[in-house]
Amino acid sequence: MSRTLFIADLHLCQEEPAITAGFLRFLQREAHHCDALYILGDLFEAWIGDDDPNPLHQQIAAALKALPVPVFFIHGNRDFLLGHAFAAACGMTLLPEEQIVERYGQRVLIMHGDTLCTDDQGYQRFRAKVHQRWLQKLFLSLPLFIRKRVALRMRAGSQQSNQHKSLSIMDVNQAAVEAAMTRQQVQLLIHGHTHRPAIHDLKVQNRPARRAVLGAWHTRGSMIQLDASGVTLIDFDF
Ligand code: LP5
Ligand code: MN
Repeated sequence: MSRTLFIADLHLCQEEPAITAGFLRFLQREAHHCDALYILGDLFEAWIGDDDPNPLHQQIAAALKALPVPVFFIHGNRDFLLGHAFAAACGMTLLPEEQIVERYGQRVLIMHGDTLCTDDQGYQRFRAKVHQRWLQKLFLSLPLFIRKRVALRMRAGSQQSNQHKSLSIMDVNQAAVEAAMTRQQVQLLIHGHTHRPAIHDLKVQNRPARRAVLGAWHTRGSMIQLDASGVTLIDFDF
């Protein structure tokens, strides 16, 4: 089937078995019938190291490894520590935070989307800090139980911080969107992170362009299908 699928923001965790079951069904029903699957970040609720013996991770790795199609992964703001070891266990290819995909005559820019939220200066400062390699190495050298506590504190801090932010601050900045699409010379962008599924029409370099946003998986699945006709945003029962 000449189509490529994109998903993001499943936030898989042991506390949400229904979403895990939905993802495994998606792999069987949809991902088996496409040319490639791109996972655009926040596949997991939080990632504290490839050495985490969480059985959910092994289950997901086995299911992805068994997929007879190429799988690509871009890090999200929850699973940016997902490493080469786990990616190999999944048979996934790790991609940089911005990637061009050229398929079916379409040139598409893909990313998680958090880097487009430039109005959220608190987050961009936080992101710069936790993306420092030395800090990540220090964190990954800590015992697992300490890493779990730090992650819980970060999650709690984030949830508390988000309560005092306006919704607009936590969405993409239009100028940042246009700058990224101009820099990459694309008229099509696919991203996640904002949990605001939609396909937006805009102008980039005075030409029609589209920004396709994936939905988070809570009670239904969300995927974007790319084919020769362009992009389609699909939500579905999982
Ligand atoms: O994630 P979400 O949806 O709540 O909000 C995001 C932004 N928040 C984050 C933080 C993550 O949730 C934390 C995940 C932890 C993952 C594993 C630990 C890895 C540790 C690595 C160490 C090197 O991404 C949120 C945005 C929102 O999206 C919308 O875009 O607004 O950004 C923030 O909330 C940033 C805040 O402004 C500041 C973050 C507070 C963190 C508290 C620090 C406590 C540290 C404790 C250390 C002992
Ligand atoms: Mn995210």
